[in-house]
Amino acid sequence: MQSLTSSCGECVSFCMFNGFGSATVMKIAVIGPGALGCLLAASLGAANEIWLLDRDPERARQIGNQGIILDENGKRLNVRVNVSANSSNVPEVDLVLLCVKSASVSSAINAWMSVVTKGRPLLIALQNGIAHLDILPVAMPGRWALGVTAQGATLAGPGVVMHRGNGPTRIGFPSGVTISEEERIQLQRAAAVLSASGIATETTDDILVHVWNKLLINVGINALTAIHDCPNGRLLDSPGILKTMQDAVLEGAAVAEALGIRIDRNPVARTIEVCRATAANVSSMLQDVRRRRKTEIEAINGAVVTKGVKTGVAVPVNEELVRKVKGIEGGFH
Ligand code: KPL
Repeated sequence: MQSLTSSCGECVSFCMFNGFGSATVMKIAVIGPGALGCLLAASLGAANEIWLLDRDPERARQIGNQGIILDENGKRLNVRVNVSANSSNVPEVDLVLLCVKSASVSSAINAWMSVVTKGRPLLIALQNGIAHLDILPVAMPGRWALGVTAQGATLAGPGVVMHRGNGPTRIGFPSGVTISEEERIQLQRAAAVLSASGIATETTDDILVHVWNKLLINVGINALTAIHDCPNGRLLDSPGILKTMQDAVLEGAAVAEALGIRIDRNPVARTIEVCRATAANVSSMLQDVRRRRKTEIEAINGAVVTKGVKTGVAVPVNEELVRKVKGIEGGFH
């Protein structure tokens, strides 16, 4: 168990219940020290043994020395967790939370292969978009589940995370695979330990629906904020941008329908609602652009284009958004 210390140095210790009637300490590997990885590692670290895995040895050393600094609306907590760049240091774990970007899913699983297989822990993949749905069956030898979260977090520096939104997290196995009783219990334990750590999580039999609902929100918001260099809420100020948002989301909804996925009945209204609720947010894609890093355009609007081509659904607005964001990325070199 790690110690959780407030910025004034006062030490707080927690005993968390796992939802099954007893307090347990889980060994949890969190792969990827981005905003979500640091938020989950810090939240879970108060009552569990956490291994934050980072392939960059220098950054791993820095986060290991300073701890994770979690800013909860101005209140700063410093959470010490184990940080490692080397899989041979990591013990057998009960749960793996895969928090890398979707373009790194395959290489991260390869790099941490012994961690994700030793003792057959449940791996939960928490990526934006849908590109990882096609990558995981090839890259991951054991059972995996998917997670969708509405937690809002921004990375302010290595291991420094600003927690700015607290929405539900859902985890579940994709439909069409046979799940053993033991795997079902592993999933329930994961939901219980996350919830006990302040990340309200429920299990679902419909995880693909949640993945697509979230995808459509990102389809409508992320690329447009990157193109117009504005926080989410500003997209609603321009009728022209609003129309593009609506058309992009409706194209994605038509693709979902062609694939037989029962998404929300009014995805455009939902996207506008999220835009309002996160008005001051700088979207993850705009954060990437501002840091001159490759964005997740391929996993979001690009994936809608790929599936549109496969299903014969026209997706010209998403094609245009992909072209524009790739144009921005092209200027990084
Ligand atoms: O998920 C998001 C993101 O930025 O990736 C939204 C919902 C758009 C919030 O910023």
